[in-house]
Amino acid sequence: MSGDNSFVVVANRLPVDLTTEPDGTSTWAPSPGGLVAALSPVLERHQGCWVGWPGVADETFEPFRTDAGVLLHPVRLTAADFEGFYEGFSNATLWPLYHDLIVPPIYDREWWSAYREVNLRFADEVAAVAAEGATVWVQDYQLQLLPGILRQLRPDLKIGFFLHIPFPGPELFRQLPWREEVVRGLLGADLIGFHNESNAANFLDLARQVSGPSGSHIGQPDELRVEGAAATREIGAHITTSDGRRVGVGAFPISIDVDSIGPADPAAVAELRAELGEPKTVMLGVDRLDYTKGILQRLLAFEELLESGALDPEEVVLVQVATPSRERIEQYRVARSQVEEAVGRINGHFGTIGNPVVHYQHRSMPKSQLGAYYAMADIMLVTSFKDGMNLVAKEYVATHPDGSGALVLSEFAGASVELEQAHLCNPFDLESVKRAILNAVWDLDDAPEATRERMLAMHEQVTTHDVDLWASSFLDCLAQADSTGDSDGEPEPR
Ligand code: ADQ
Repeated sequence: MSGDNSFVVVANRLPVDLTTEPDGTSTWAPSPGGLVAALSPVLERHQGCWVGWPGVADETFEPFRTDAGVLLHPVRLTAADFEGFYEGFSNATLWPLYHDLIVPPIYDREWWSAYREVNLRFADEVAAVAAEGATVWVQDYQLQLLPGILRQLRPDLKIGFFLHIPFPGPELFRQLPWREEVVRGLLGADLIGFHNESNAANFLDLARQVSGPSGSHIGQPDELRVEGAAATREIGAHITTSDGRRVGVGAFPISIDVDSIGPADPAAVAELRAELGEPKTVMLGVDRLDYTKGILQRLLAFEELLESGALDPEEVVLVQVATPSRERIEQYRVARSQVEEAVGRINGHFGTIGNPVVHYQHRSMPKSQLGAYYAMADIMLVTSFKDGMNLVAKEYVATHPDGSGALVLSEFAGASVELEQAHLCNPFDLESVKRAILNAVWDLDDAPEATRERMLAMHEQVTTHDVDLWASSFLDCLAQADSTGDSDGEPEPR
């Protein structure tokens, strides 16, 4: 069973959405999101194949090519699969567990069955489209069993796995009732990539615990051996499994396609500021509406600064763009209503007719428009409680090549490792968020040159460490990795 694609990306979602035109015809449109933003340019260059769910339950679609030449191979999911695999196990079990229990994870045996079943189905599809010896790059937490299943179905494949969200400390991970199967699934890969060294170290610690005398806590796979540390952008460590395979582990910080986000049209930027009433300072938040992003905390910090008089509602506005996300999951509905209640309260208190102090938009928007929002913002607020990377922070920096603007950034976002010149804050501490916001405001006024230098340093970091470098670093390491030890030395696609 093999196809003719030598490079295959597998992700939960295909990078398209089905949209229905007013005349009733349907077309596929590119969909937004961190993963799509990151991978599209790489695949277009490889003319590769992307396997994923097309976003419509209970329907079967034929494979098709995008204008850029990427083959999209849809996987069918039923409405029940979507509930159990995606909304349930992926987003109400794994997502909160891997984001350090910001809300309690739900451990449900039926969701687990759905997760395993859907991973098996994805594996069958990949096995059918991948050519002999192909490179398969599996993306993210929804598909952690896939490397192990694929390894059994197709031992000839070179398999990489990248986790886009944090990997928790072993003591948290061990809560998961199906922890052995997940670890065994991941260890089917030749190379496992994380955003940064602390996530990779968490995984290596887990593997050490499995291999040590306390290995019985996690059951199989036992007898793992761990060598080395997780260095950035190279295979920092190896885990030797009980069957003698050497699995590479490394840190590969994801980044952005700088050209896709800018430069912004100055007329569009001027128009936006005019629509906002030409405030002295525009603050901006751009997030999926997710409880991990700390949107409410940022609003509360803003509210307290207005209440104390530290910020003047006649001089400052906060624009919050919140993309609808996972809206059928209870915790997301709660997060949305808390955010919207806070927006209403702040505007009721500090806004005047026609002049809200918080401009809230609950919708997605094209990248070009988002670029204009970033470019017009004086201060970007990224206050995630926990975030694998956070591409929004990097996109903001990229749209300020002249060093204008300022970035308030959570120290719990992976991006804080690279963007260390930001105004870092602890979103669990409202005073810390308030301090970071005020420091950004004061620095823009009183220390413009130092502020510019901070932004320019971050701009340099983002532009020289873009998504191409992320993908090529991972693929280079994957080409070198060979857990089976019987590579024929064929070059991998770049
Ligand atoms: P996300 O949690 O989705 O990604 P993030 O990294 O910020 O978070 O990416 C969001 C992307 O969506 C950005 O490219 C942004 O431009 C886009 N976006 C956000 N709001 C939008 C809107 N209203 N309209 C259009 N586009 C919008 C997950 C992890 C992150 C990790 C990425 C990539 O949670 O930590 O950085 O994957 O690995």
